[in-house]
Amino acid sequence: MRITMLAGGVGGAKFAKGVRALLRSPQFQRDHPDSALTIVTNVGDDMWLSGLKVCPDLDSIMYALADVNDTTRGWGRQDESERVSAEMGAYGVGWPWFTLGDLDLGTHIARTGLLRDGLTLSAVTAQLCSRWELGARLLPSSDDDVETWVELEPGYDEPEAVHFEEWWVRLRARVPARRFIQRGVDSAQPGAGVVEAIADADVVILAPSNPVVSVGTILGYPGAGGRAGVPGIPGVAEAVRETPAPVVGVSPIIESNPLRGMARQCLEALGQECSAEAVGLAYGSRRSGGLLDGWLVDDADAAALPSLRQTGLSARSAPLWMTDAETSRQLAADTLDFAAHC
Ligand code: FO1
Repeated sequence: MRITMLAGGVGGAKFAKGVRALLRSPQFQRDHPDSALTIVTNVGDDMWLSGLKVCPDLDSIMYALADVNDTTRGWGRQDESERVSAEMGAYGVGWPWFTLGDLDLGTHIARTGLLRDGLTLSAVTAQLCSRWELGARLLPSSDDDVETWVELEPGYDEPEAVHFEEWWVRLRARVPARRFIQRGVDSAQPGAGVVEAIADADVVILAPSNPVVSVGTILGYPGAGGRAGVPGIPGVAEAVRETPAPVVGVSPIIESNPLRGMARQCLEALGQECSAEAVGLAYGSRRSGGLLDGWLVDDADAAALPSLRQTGLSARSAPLWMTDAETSRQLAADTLDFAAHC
């Protein structure tokens, strides 16, 4: 079974570990020999910092699947140190509020060197990942630089716009976002292998990642009430709409609370509601030109199932909280079972 998942960083990484655990289970290997997992990953958080290309979502998923991630912070490497970043700070370079650990810097230095040698981001990602047995293939959603920037509401003594990571980490989204801008998106192409991975899949899954700045920056997400949406990487949403595979999404929101991060502030910037139902409706049913065949919500949001179904979506509820390896694997199993019955 060829599974293609579209994901951002932290939420996507946990779900990806659950899917991988399922693929590695004896029963699944008997029923579906030669299965493979491909993860199309958001590049909107990426930035050039002190001359280095930093890719937070690709690294979160790579480190998590390699089991070398810092599970307490949710990003970066375990057993980390910060000697180099202290030196960089002493020279007044970089972002003092954005911690680049020594091991993590090894990744950015390796990546930047390979990019300067002329490799594409997808080729670089494949080489970095080949160090470990990840059990999945990581594909950047684009090989082009497409950075998410945040236009800030005026009146907070802040710049007119900041890189997403500055809004997320330095400002902690305390300054309202007026809109998100995907710099470079108009001339961006899908990353190498992305369209094929979606077209040739047996199942396509939208991971429980931030619907605006992780999934939306890949597939697009509409604005409401006159607010701007995000366009996504040209060509990727079309591939999802056209794939013969069932397309199912897992809600990143339970009872109007985002599982992680700041989906609420992101949705507010687009004039959109923060609920499992609203996100499922915004992604839309493929029957009416949207992205999904099925939308999986938490049992706590089961009341939304009838209205979701009215729009042509298959909808089901299941426990979405991934508290450990077993619940993540179970959610992956529930998601694939749902996809088989969409
Ligand atoms: N998140 C933080 O809250 N503080 C940091 O200092 C920080 C540093 C950092 C360095 C590299 C990297 O790949 C990620 C880092 N993150 C940090 C996490 C990052 O903001 C998130 O992983 C995503 O960008 C949001 O989904």
